[in-house]
Amino acid sequence: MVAPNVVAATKQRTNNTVAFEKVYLGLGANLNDPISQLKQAITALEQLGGTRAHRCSALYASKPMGPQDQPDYVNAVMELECELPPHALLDATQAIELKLGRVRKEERWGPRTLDIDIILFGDKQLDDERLTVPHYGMKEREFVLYPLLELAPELALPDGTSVSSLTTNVPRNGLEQIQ
Ligand code: PH2
Ligand code: MG
Ligand code: MG
Repeated sequence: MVAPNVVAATKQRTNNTVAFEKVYLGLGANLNDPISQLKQAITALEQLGGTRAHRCSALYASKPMGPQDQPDYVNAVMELECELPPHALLDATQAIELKLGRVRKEERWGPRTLDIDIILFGDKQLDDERLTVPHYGMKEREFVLYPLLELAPELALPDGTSVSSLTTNVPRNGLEQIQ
């Protein structure tokens, strides 16, 4: 007979190897050559251990949400499969932000070299001091919803709301595909 602790360890390992979750990340930048920032972020995310099957939306130009005295943004959404726990993915995305030169400032919604937000993490619903998933602002942001729908037109939120239904209340506000 196999000792119970051995069975538990084996199960854990099996779970770890199959537990890839589908994750959507929002990418945004409006300083220091934003297109290049996003492309470097995409490359870094494609090389991130514990993730696979990356797909990225087109890059979109968008009007700034928040203070208007800042440059337009470039935004995109990336889909990937992830076996890291959510907070480990957050650590990794913050490390990429810092490596690509982000300086954290006080101003809310102010300009930034690179922002990587976890939009959806499988069907998980999380809310703690570091991470809220689904992303708290996703339902109102054209620069998240339209790139997301480009990748996954049939996508639904954990509560069953279809993402396409959310665009009824969210006009494109000048959002345009640039490459
Ligand atoms: N991000 C912000 C503030 N405002 N506006 C646009 N268009 N796109 C963004 O990604 C964005 C923003 C802070 O995260
Ligand atoms: Mg953001
Ligand atoms: Mg952010």
